[in-house]
Amino acid sequence: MKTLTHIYLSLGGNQGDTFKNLQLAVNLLYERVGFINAISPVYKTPSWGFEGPHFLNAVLQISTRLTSDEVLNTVLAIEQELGRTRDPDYKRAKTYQNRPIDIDLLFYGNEVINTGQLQVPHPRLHERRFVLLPLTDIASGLVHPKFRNSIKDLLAETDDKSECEQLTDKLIDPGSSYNLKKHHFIAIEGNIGAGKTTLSNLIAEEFNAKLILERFKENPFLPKFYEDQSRYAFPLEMSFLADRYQQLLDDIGQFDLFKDFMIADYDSYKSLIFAQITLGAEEFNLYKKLHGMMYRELSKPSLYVYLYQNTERLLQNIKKRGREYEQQISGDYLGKINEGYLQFIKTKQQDNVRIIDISELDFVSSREDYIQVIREMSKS
Ligand code: PH2
Ligand code: MG
Ligand code: MG
Repeated sequence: MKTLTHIYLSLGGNQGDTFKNLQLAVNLLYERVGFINAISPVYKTPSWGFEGPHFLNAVLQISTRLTSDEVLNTVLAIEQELGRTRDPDYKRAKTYQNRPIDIDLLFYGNEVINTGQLQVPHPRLHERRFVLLPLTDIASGLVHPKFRNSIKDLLAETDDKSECEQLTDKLIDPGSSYNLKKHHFIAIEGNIGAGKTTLSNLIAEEFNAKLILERFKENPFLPKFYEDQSRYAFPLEMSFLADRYQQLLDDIGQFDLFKDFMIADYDSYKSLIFAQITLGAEEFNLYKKLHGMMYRELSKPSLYVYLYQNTERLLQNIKKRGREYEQQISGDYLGKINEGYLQFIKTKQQDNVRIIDISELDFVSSREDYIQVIREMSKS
């Protein structure tokens, strides 16, 4: 997965219900480009470079996984959806036009980009008070990668003296409606290959959570187990139990003051669900006793999420991630694990469990699908 890049976008418009258009643009950018770190106040600004009604302008900082070209294309599509039409003679006429919404990419990380269709940093931002003023509100110390000046210096030095007025009405970050932060500890569960780790990573980054990932790679019994199940099931399940217990005790105990909550890509009950399938009856009874003793000591997640994925797509995902020892996992085995989870979930207190059907979603490549999952998790 591509890493996050901080970008700055300038929003403006001078036609129709401009404030509403700005808010709709913010909503669509959140859904398609990335999560919002800062929104400036909105300014009422005189039209710059041409005669026309006054504008409303604002600036956003967003974290995105899109490339700069993808950002550009997404932004153009959003402008169009919000009613922007471009006069075909516009480039030739070389004059600005009234518009319901304009979204410009100001900065993409600290990259300098000069392609036919995209220039970053925006080549005229330093000449525009309607950009520098809101940008100073959220990024006064940001250094322009070409001029090497900070934004607040660019504002102090700009020739544009137009009178801009700050509005009291604020734009709203749609992400603020998803209240995962009210939880102390969230566990993401699901079958092998459901995407638990990926989802946990995405959420940890967006919601500033401490990430707890299962250290499965270090389990020496796992490859052996897939070769000879009956021989290695017990030591495998025992070592998982010991590792998970140790890790959860350590990680949950050391709460990171700079994080808002914790998210784990497993729950400590996982061991029992797998053991029930892989162990014989006597071994399982012994195992259950040990598990019970350890389980009591651990703090429980306040939200337990089960990602339901169909067997066919689980098999596809397992194939795609290509861990050699996982390749002989059968659909039959995955079916049993899913059944084991559902049986377990039935015994849990239902108000802190969410079963999310992701069989029609792709939260890795579609941010809109990812937000759908977040929405389900936030339902109270
Ligand atoms: N955008 C322009 C041209 N002039 N003037 C104001 N006040 N605000 C704008 O967003 C704006 C402008 C070209 O994109
Ligand atoms: Mg513009
Ligand atoms: Mg533009």
